[in-house]
Amino acid sequence: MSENYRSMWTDLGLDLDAHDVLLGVLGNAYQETFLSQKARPEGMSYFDFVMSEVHGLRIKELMDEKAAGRKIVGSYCVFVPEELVLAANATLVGLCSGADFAMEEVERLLPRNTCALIKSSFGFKLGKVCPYLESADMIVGENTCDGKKKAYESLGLLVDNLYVMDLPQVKSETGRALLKGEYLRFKAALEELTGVPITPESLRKAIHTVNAKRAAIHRLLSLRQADPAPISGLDALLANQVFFYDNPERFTDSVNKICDELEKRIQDNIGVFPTGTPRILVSGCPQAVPNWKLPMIVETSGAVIVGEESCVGERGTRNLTAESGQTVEAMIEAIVDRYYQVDCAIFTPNSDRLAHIEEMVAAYKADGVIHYGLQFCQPYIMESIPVEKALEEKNIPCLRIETDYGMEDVGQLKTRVEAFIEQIKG
Ligand code: BJ8
Repeated sequence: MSENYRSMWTDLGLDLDAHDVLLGVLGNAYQETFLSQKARPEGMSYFDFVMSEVHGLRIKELMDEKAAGRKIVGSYCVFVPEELVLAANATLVGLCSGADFAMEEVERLLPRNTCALIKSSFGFKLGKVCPYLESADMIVGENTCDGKKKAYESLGLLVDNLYVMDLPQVKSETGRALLKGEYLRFKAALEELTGVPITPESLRKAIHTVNAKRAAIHRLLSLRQADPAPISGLDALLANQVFFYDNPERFTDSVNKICDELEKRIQDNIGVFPTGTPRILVSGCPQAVPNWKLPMIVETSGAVIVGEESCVGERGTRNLTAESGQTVEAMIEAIVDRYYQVDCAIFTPNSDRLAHIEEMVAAYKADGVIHYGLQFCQPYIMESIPVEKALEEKNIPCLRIETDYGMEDVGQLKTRVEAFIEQIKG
């Protein structure tokens, strides 16, 4: 694809040589990880195409939208309400990154013991390799964990369009009021950016569009309750990742199409792994593109991943926004209600998350949970200890892992995962 898009990437200010290296690595990893899988649903060819064009056609579409007067908003967190962005005639894209890049430069700005997700986001900026970041008219940072909160102070010196959203840390009346106040402030900032006032009609339509996208992905996730699993954890994670980049309506249609195929597979008892394959729920930090390390390890070790309790997964998509509001004010209340349920580990206390993990174990008939913690991510790693204890009290095996985006520990992780799978089988 690259020849057709080089002038577009140059206009965006990308470093073409570095970008070629990134695309080369990404293409190889995709080939080895995804295209080598057996018995994949045919509908995955859509996602293969999206990934092959993730820095090409999709960016071209965004550039065409910009040329037609639409704005692009980039975000690092599922707390940024896509409903408001769409209603203001803008497009939301995810900016979290799942690969190490320009690490030497990154470590001049951030302490070494910063989580890989934050470092990666800086690396993509410093290395000039992310066309999403460079095409964004507004970049939204949110005050969630301490790492992100402080990193945005430094990111603000690298970009001139950073908007920082404050978020509550406690779910209380005051916390909800803070979230609502921040969403109102964000609405005003979007309207100023686009020059388009949000109306009851535009907001109603946007809520409907985002709900349809969430309902489709949730339909796909629910089909993984079947044994044999009709889709691999790798492919399901990929769909969850593409959720953050794709055109919403096209994504909804494509996911629904693949769901029709999976329903047929379930009827015909066709799976990607044999019936009775040990079933794993992954819980913890988000896995952004192209972070496919854990599912690749698990699914080449004799188990299948049947769910992700994660922001790139069910934590990010599970609740819909009520569609009954008639005024902008009422719809914003519904949006606040919806996002307020996201049980990120930045909240204290955060008992809803444990309840959700247990609910998912039962719904997806998981035999065990792997808690996925990114090294130096205090919120999730701290929570992993009580989560493990609570699960083990209920006789649900749990393996806590801490890792980063490097490949050095793959062998060691594989040994631990294989031992865990043996324990589950036992
Ligand atoms: S709502 S999970 S997307 S903040 S891994 S940067 S927490 S040190 S990503 Fe997240 Fe929003 Fe929460 Fe979801 Fe910090 Fe941990 Fe790094 Fe993390």
